[in-house]
Amino acid sequence: MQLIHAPASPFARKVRVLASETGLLPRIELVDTAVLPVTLNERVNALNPLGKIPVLLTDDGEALFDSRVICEYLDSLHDQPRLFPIEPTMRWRTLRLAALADGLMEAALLVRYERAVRPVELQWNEWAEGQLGKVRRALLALEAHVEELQGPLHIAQIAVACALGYLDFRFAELDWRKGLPGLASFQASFAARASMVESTPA
Ligand code: 99T
Repeated sequence: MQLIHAPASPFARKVRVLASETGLLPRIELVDTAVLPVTLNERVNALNPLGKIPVLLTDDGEALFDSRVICEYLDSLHDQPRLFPIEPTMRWRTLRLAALADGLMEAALLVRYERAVRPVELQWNEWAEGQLGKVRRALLALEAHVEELQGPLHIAQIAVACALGYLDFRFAELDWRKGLPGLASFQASFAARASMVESTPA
């Protein structure tokens, strides 16, 4: 399999962490590819009309996206306990938490594009602040549900850890740990896992 990814992408990092945790990483060739909303990447566009990474090329020649679908696909390929829970109560709570983490990443990424890609004279601060409001509310909600991040490994733990890692990488000035001791403690221990250390964005 091939994973079209970029080291900075928290979405791709989720896939790498899940692959590492489930022993699938040796079966995946990492293909480093830069994408931005304003530069055409014909290879990525041909595989994913949305022009976004990650994309997984399976051994059957399928191009799978987005990160949620790729993670669930990889979770079907190993024999260890499922990282997408099957028991209904656990499943929907976990997927909701993972969606919250993904939404946090998406809002943060929009701010990143607004500030780093959009020409200065076109930047709209109120809009970026609106996105950062989503990030802050998501952080508060994660802190309130931090007990759901304990216990056996599941996809929401991975998604939350990658979202927080993205804030550390691109938004250090946010100081997200302030006032969020539960989340800070979760991240301190989760970020020490080999799967996280080997996928740290540089
Ligand atoms: O938006 C674009 O045109 C290109 N952006 C991407 O491909 C980003 C890279 S993260 N990926 C996504 O937005 C994927 C979102 C999708 N829902 C998923 O896979 O879950 C780049 C981060 C950075 O450089 O700071």
